Amino acid sequence: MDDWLVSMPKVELHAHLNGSIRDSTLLQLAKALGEKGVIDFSEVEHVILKSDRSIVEVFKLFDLIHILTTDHKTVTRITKEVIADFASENVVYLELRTTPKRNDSIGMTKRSYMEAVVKGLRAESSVDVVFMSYTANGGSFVNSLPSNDEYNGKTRKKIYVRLLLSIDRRETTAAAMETVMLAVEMRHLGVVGIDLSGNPLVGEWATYLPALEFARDQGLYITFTVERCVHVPNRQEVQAMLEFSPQRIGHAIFFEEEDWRKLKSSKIPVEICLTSNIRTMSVRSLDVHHFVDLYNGKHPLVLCTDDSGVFSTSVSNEYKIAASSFGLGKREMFELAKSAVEFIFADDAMKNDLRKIFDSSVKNLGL
Ligand code: 6MZ
Repeated sequence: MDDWLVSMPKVELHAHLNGSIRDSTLLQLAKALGEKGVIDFSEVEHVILKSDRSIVEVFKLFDLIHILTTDHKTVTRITKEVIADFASENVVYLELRTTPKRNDSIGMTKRSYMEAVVKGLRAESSVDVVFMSYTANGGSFVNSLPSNDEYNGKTRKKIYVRLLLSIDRRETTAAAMETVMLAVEMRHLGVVGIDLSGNPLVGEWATYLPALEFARDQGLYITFTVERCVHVPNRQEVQAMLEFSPQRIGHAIFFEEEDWRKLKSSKIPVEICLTSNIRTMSVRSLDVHHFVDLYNGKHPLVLCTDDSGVFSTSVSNEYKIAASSFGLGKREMFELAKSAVEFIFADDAMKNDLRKIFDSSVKNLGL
């Protein structure tokens, strides 16, 4: 089953760049900063290698990861590695999200952070990474890299990548607005949408609303994490988020029956991250996970990793968990993976290409 799941084409729509870093890279970066005396490596090593974390600890880990990764060279490196990792398990279309960061001490602006990400997309030569570029004459979008099928004598895997810029719940209205403006300006580099994420214990919906409305007016796609904690089941925010009617919703963890009814009638696709929900204890156990209810009700769903590095998972592994926990067979998993094509933030031409990739894999998958 493991090999079969890896060979199945997959679509990943909820992956945070800094949560998807390899442990080995994090440890290497931590060691280097330890040697420079910036951090105490012995303390940090234990934090990186710990496997079960509460949601509070997860966000502490993100603060540490950001100390390790927020310089241009490292941002480029981790982007390159993350793309290669998703491509290696046959993710054929990836929407990668990241929070543009400012770091005055090294001259990093949100824009230069994003330029470092784009450099990472261009840097991976073992994989055919296809993202967008704008042609000055026709005004249409085309793939920016020529397709080259060979690398070191082997067929290169091809992955379509689009970018979502995240607003962190810690940010001010002005900072959120800056991110949306950057997204508008970077459309020609494959930026297609905006995400709102970050520690659900922090921040107010009213702070981000102007930026989200502006993003919507500009024609950007929008997704956000609706993930209330047991400690702060902020009913009003959940209602306001559903009312906003984004194109997709991440996690969808809330408590009131009325909110579920609203979600189900809205048909807004949900990005489900099983391992993340269990590891952060946002959902008690898989047998009570809302996947079952939504899947049985044929609600649009996509299985995603959230943070494959932080939670030591992969897209294939998320399907494996769905198979073993919810009894999905190969045909059902294939249909679930293929259905995600309908929820991507792209036009029909892109969707058609992806449908063809799925259809042409049926025979090899023995379906
Ligand atoms: C909410 C999350 C998240 O943007 O620096 N992030 N926000 N819930 C989650 N599930 C547990 N996982 C990741 O990637 C890391 C950032 O993504 C958001 C947090 O803001 C985190 O700091 P980037 O590339």
